[in-house]
Amino acid sequence: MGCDGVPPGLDAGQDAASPPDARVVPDAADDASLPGDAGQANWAARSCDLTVSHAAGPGVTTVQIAGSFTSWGDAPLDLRDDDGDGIFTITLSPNPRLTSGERYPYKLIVDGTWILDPAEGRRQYDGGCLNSALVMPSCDAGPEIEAGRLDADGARGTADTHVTVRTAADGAPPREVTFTLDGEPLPAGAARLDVGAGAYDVHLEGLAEGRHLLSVRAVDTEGREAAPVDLPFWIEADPFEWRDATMYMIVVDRFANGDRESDAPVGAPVEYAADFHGGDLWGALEVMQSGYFEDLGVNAIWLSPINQQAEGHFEGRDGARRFAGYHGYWPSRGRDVEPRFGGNEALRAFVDEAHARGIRVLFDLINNQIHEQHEYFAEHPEWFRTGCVCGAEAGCGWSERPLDCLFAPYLPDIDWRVPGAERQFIDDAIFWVEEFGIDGFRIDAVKHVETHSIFNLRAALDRRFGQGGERLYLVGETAVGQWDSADYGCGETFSDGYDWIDAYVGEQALDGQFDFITHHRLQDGLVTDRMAFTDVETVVRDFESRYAPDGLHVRFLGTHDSNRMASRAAFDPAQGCRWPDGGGCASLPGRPSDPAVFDRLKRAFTVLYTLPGIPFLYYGDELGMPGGNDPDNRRDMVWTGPLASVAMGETSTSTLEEGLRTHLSELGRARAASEALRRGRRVPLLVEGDLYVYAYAHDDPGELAVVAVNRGGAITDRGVDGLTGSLLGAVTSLERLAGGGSARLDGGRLRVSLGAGESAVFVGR
Ligand SMILES: [Ca+2]
Ligand SMILES: [Ca+2]
Ligand SMILES: [Ca+2]
Repeated sequence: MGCDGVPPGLDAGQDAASPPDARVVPDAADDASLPGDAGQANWAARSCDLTVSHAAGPGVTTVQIAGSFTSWGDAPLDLRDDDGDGIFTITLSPNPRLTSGERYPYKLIVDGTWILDPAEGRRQYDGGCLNSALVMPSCDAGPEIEAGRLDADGARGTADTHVTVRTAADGAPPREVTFTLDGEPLPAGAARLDVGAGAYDVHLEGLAEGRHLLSVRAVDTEGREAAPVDLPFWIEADPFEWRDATMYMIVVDRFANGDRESDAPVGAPVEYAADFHGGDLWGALEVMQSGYFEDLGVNAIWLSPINQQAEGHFEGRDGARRFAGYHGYWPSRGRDVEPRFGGNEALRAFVDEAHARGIRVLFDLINNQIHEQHEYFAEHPEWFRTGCVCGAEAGCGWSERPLDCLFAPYLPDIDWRVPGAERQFIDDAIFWVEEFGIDGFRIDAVKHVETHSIFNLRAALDRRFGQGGERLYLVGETAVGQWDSADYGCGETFSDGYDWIDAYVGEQALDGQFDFITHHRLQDGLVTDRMAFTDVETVVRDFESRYAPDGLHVRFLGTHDSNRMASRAAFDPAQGCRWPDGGGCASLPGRPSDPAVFDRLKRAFTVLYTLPGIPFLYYGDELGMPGGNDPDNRRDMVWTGPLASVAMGETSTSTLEEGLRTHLSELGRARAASEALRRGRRVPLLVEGDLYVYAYAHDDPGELAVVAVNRGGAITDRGVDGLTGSLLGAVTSLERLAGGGSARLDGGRLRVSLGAGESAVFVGR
């Protein structure tokens, strides 16, 4: 298969691509809308060609490209490596089979083996098979904006970047190039046009702490607009990375009620537990303004879905009981916030307040389903699948039809293979970021959605918001166990749960996932004390070694999908119940009052908060709130003191509950204070059935953290080996930041004292 099969107009040789004839002088020389002195700029023109490159491994002799435009294997095109540097390239020019602005599926064939192009993030299905996707440049659709890296200096309050504007291929110059900072025009001189380069140097100063947004727009003399480019960035003394996050989930309807006028429960026949309770984003805002999240050391919040919800009530999965859309997973609008939750105005206020406090906000993005009341279902029924309800009939099992079966008969399944559906749902995700400045998404039900949705969402978000270097955090929910495997056909096979979760993670996809495997393996053992620490250590080593190293996963115990940790720790006989009557249940879990329950929870959270990755707290678990399964695991948050005004239920706490919250505050703040805990290397020091001691070392010689968890009786001045001189660095003593007990260094050897059942976090001094 050589070049013989090249369709007309396809250029197989990299050298033959002629450079664009691109020098144009704008006639709007003194147009004030061109920031700086526009002068006569040498705007380069966009190329209509696309170059595909592949950095082949040693010994590779042939690299080809095959796609719909080569009738796949009929006439693949050769990439060439004339200079022998191992990088094979081909330049594709528009032709009747490759239209400007269109997307095409393709694969590379490397020495006969068909592969996805590792350099291309976008994906497209063809005949049920996942492929890479190339997009021929929209060179005649208008100008193009390309931003370079944005360097923000938190200490000086400055930011710098470089923005190139190219004309369409026909050379029509920009009529207007607009820069705004946080929605306002830039100060004079902040964007200087480099006339010779046809590009802008942007220098911003006097920037306040918090999140900012630099936006660039361009329109040419033909009235054609460039695809918009937005560069979010943060000014902060200690630049945040996502591995620094401590994440908290709010179920909006159950958290805090700030506006009782718009509560609007559905009422009978919906029982209280399955109805709207009145929680809203105004209430969550009041909680935030009280400093609650900083007190807990929380700096990232995942909001349950806030899209406007279906009205009325629908049957749940276990039959007769009726549910309202209080949980948020029944969206009826693409871009409107549920009015009960406070609408778009409350969301904006909440996100702005979070950002003023350095707190990141994640949205819950539902890519799998909409409710049948959704505006898009009426307008575009062809975007959705109906009929096959997961598990409801033969041939429609969850594992037989994982991608297209319906979660419920009234929840049409989004068909991501329909181009219009893909565009709409990606545009809606972009809308939430553009309109509210959110920092990323928790993506629901990943394994039930076509894989390309993740990759193409990432590519679109990067193109719009990522050019300056800021990356939206995308974390998925792929609920699998250790031994789960799957075969989606056509190369999409997953040999075990780790492999499956990893399949959606990487530079071109998710940053990480909720680590369901570790959750399943550790949850019960940790909160019930029934798992020896030697087995806990095995689980930790497994996730450290079996996931690809670049994934930044979330470690969690409780969620809105499992019964409450406190009821598990209490061995409450009703912990599996959902309703107080029926299904073998005569009651729901009660409020624990045994100190041993709270001690178990403290130890479990000490371990969770000091695992590698991002620790996660489900609202109410900081108080040991009880609960059975859905919906009983979503009881109203307990608020006391001044915040009792936003409570929907209980307004008092016990000493034991407050003690647990204090412990979680100490843990969260210890993480915030210790770079070693957040970014360091884990070093196990002592692992016994009932005693667990490990350290985190960091490159900074003064940074060290030690975690000690004791499930047994008191230990006094127990010597622990393993803190070598290189780990200790300049550390001469240890200070306790969380829990009880003490630790000291005796001639470089660690000595730990812990009361019965105590756990602690120490940092080096
Ligand atoms: Ca080469
Ligand atoms: Ca309300
Ligand atoms: Ca689906």
